[in-house]
Amino acid sequence: MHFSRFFSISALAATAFSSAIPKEELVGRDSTVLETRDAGAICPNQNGKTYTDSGSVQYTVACAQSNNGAVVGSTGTTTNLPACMLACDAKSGCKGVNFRTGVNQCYFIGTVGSNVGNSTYNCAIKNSATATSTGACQSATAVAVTFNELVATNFGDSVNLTGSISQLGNWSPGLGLALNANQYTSSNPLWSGTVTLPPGTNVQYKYVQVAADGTVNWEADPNHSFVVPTGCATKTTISDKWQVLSTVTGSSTSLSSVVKNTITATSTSSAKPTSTCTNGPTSRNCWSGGLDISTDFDNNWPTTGRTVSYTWSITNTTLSPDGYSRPVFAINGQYPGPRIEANWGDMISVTVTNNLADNGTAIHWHGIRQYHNNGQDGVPGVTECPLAPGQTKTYTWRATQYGSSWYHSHFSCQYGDGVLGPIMIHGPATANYDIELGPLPITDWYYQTVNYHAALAEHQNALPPEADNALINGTNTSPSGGKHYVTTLTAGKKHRVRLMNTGVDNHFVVSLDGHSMQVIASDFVPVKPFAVTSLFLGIGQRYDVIITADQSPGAYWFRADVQDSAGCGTNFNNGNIRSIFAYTGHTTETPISTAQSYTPTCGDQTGLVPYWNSFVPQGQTGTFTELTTAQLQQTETDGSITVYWQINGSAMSVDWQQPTLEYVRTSNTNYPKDANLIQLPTEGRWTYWVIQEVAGNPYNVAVPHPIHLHGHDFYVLGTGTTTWTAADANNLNYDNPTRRDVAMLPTNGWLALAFVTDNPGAWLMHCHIAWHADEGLAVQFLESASTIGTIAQIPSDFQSQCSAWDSYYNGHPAYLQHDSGI
Ligand SMILES: [Cu+2]
Repeated sequence: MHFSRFFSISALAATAFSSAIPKEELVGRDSTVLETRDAGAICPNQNGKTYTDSGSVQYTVACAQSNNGAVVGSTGTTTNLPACMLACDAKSGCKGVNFRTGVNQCYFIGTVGSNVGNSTYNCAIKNSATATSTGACQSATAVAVTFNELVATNFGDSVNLTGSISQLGNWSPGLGLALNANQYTSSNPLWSGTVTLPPGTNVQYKYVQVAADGTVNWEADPNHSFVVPTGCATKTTISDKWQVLSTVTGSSTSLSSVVKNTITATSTSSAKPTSTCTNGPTSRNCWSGGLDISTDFDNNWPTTGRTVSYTWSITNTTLSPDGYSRPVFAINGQYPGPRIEANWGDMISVTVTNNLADNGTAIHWHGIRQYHNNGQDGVPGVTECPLAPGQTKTYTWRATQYGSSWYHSHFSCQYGDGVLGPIMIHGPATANYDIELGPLPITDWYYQTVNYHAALAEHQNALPPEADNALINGTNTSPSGGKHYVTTLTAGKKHRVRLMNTGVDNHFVVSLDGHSMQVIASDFVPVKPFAVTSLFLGIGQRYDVIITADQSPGAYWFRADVQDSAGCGTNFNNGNIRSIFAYTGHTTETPISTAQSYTPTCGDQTGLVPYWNSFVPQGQTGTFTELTTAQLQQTETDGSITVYWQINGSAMSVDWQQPTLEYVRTSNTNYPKDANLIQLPTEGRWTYWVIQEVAGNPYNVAVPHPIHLHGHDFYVLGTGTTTWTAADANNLNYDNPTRRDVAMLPTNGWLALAFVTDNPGAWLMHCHIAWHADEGLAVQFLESASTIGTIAQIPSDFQSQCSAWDSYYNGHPAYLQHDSGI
């Protein structure tokens, strides 16, 4: 009895992705992944659901534990499951299969209804409505052709496939198939993409390298050619190496000068171009390996097998980013520090040597989830001892999310002196764009060192220090000179820009004269695209935007206005914090453009709807834990004052020599009060928080605070500008609320947040105004302390790093901790 063609097949296969949460995939026999769920969740939830795979084969999930008990044996590996299912085809009386997760055993189902189960089996049964008995295999109607191309590329480049048929774009590099960097390593730079073609199609094709600026390089002649096989095969693979132009002595040949003529397709096919999903300028929602913008990145991410490595040296140097020279703590001599650039799922490895003369350091990867990897979060006194001068350590983490962020020192307010830089993780996006322009970090800038200003902020009964200037991508003009950073736009093209506020105290509204911006991500969270003409950027926040060059070609001001009139930062150079966006051919012009109008604000951008739909379980009134924050100005016995920002009456101060993970490591639970530690012992629980600003002592210092959480995104259920009452819990948004990792606490108001305990570790939540973090506005959540040693292992260099720090700090350090330490 054969059902070869219509036999509906499924299997539960261990996921190919690296998530530590076991996943199951319901896989069609053509390898189409039809359903991905947490282990055990396909049954019973999907019971009775009927699927049709890309070969039009139907099958139905049946969760009845029915089986005739005939174990046909182990399939060995999950990739053999289709073979196991085929065995059912050949087995008389077999009406379906059970597959037992974990042991890879396949059971034939004879009579539905007889329960053999001593375990939970999931099974698929042939859909009788479509099952037909046939003899030998029938010819495939579509063949999935996978093109593998070996070619070394630069970051930001992509590789397209184009060719002689409509499915391959009829020689148009823009319409061709976009390939993914698949298993990309320097020794094996494999680009890959799949397109479905009718059997017998005769194809000529070439690969095209697309540079970050949109220019294209064609592969040299001759064309490749290929005939899609006929018969039963439903997929095939082609492997090519990039054809290099032969060198002509005495002249160089421009790759981009090769122009292809349109060649009439030799296929009579009218099939759709592709049913695969690969990332490209017109398919930014796609990624690779079955993952795309719809993927639940809390649980799924690629395992690329690739590690992106950096080696940094932090030194004392002098730089003049706006023309004014000042001491800077620079990474590899640069400000901003080197960009971290990787693909979704890559491992990132950064080896840091602290060559600073008199300062410890610790690098935090802002917004990075550090899933089961708390020890790499880089918070001194919490997840590590600071890295002493002369010491080297390597941070290692996986990019489980994609988008834009930054890294910075978390050693007191040190990042204000230069220890920071951008992070960009390539992945799918919620809208298409042509050109990647990369990060555009924006920060306030001070001519004295940040420690000088921190001391003023901490001991002066006055307004916080006023910034001298602000920098856009590390530069701006000032009375001392400097220059405007210039971004080049290509007329008619869509450009992705990654905006981020890497500041110390100033909050900005950014805008580009004459142009709107399409927002596609807030922090590391893709959002449903929407257009704005200005954006509020709180400290630590990021927005990925797409700017279409649709205005008359010229030069336009990009403005970052400090929101002093709204009460969140002051800057001597406000009004002149600008860079230039210039169309090609206009990059030397000084803009004369007019600013966008907007209402000054210190409040978050609204309308941020996560693309990946989330539903937060509704907390009942009373389940919110209130964290009140207020300023305390304490008069010391010598008459000096110390300013604290407290949470529930306590300003955080960590002990650099005794980080929280050292307590965990030694099972010491005697946490000091000013560790501001909140125990969350149980995993998998939703937790609900209201942060409330209340009057200070002796003054009511009412300012907004950008609240940042480590190790998680939080969900912003609501904000208010008065005092939280229980009734406010009834007016919160639990249905796909804004999700991000920095949100503004309104002046004198409240911020209602939720997050789920799904990441054991010690995670900071703090105000990202550096002065306020210095002065104690922070708590740390100690999540699932009992599993930290196993699930989130303490790094092997943890103790040696502490020993080195102890001997440094117990010697004669130039500076002692004078603040919270974070
Ligand atoms: Cu604050």
